[in-house]
Amino acid sequence: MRKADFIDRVIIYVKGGKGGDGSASFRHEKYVPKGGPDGGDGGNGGFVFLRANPELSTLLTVSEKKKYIAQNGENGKGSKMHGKNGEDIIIDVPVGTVVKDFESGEIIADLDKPGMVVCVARGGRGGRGNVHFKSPTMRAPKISERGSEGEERKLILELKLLADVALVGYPNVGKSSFISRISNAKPKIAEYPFTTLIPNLGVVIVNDTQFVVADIPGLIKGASEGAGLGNVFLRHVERCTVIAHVVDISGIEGRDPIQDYCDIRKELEFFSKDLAEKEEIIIANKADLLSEDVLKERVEKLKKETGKEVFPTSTITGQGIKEVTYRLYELVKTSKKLVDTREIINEKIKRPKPVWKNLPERFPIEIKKDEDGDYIVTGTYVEEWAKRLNLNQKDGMRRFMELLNKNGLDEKLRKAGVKDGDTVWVAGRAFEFRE
Ligand SMILES: Nc1nc2c(ncn2[C@@H]2O[C@H](COP(=O)(O)OP(=O)(O)OP(=O)(O)O)[C@@H](O)[C@H]2O)c(=O)[nH]1
Ligand SMILES: [Mg+2]
Repeated sequence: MRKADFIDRVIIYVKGGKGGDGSASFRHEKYVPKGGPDGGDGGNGGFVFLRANPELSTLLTVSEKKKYIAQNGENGKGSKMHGKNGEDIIIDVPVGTVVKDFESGEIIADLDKPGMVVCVARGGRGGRGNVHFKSPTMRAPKISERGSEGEERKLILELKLLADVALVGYPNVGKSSFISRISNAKPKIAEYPFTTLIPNLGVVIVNDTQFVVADIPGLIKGASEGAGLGNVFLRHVERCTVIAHVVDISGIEGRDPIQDYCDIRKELEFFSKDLAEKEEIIIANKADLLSEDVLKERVEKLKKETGKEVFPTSTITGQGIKEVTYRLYELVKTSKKLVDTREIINEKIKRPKPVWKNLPERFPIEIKKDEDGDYIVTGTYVEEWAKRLNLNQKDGMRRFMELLNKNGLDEKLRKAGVKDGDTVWVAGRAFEFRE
């Protein structure tokens, strides 16, 4: 049994893989001197998904890494060979994770059902190989597209308050003392009622299974009518799998544990039928204040009257703490197993379409002059086309130049005063202007 910090907010960076580049290869056959184009397409980049996995209770495992970058698609190859798609990344998060965009704060998804999957970064599409560029005027096209970049973004993952075990019970019975014994939670503990005003959460790890325990304060008889802190915190109990009733078995403050259990149970029933049907155990706390015989007798009576499992404990001496924690772990584990996680994990994930933008053939071009007297050609689509086409390929460069001229490059340069021999920069490459 270990204690762990409750990780309920994590910032991660996600990026889809880049699409592979198309290939510009040509068929090589014996006795066929000039084979046709046979360059295959690049594979798509991998995607990044988030999946609500009911086995997890906190964002601890997600927080172990800051960056999640999916694999790139492979480049296309000769013989029309398609490059392999990049592998996806599936990040498992606990049910109840809310996903926000870091920049805008906008909520992207609320993974509140087991098995829910959301794509947070698409991979880029692979570029087409030269087989697609064959035309009557271009029989041997030395051209192929580059794959597009995957999406990238920073995400905030926030876990809604979701406990596996809810500690309920009258004020001053030792709920906060109990949670601070079994977890790193550090609630205020004092000898007066209503010390705790908001639920405290603690994380416990038993046999590598993490579960969250919540200390639900202020629940007393009449809570449904607003007594104590009312039942405002009961919605936090709705998602838990086990309810642990803490009672003061010593009766030192004049409390009757059986009556207390019945009162609280009634309040749960008032709140919802679902709550009343949850698994329950009773923690008979402050056992240190009783002699062994009296304790035994009272525990037996409590068991008989309620029909529940009763665990005598003392948060002062530590008696019984381990036993009850293991029992809680077993109950949480069993109920988690009822949801078939394997089924969720084996479920095939639907991929949306990879990132791909059809670039227009008509686009604006701007010319600027720098301090050296060189001309610089800019424009959003100028950059994008330069990225899409492989300018190291003969026909790739030709197509690029054709596009620029179609959109009035020559004219615009002349208007800007270009002269023979001047340097013109396009997409990071220098050209000499010739009349
Ligand atoms: N003798 C004895 N005293 C205990 C034990 N557990 C808690 N106490 C004492 O009981 C008092 C109340 O404990 P808390 O843990 O604050 O009780 P709580 O249920 O969280 O109370 P509220 O927050 O007011 O609802 C404190 O003075 C504790 O020191 C125990 O096992 N034995
Ligand atoms: Mg408390």
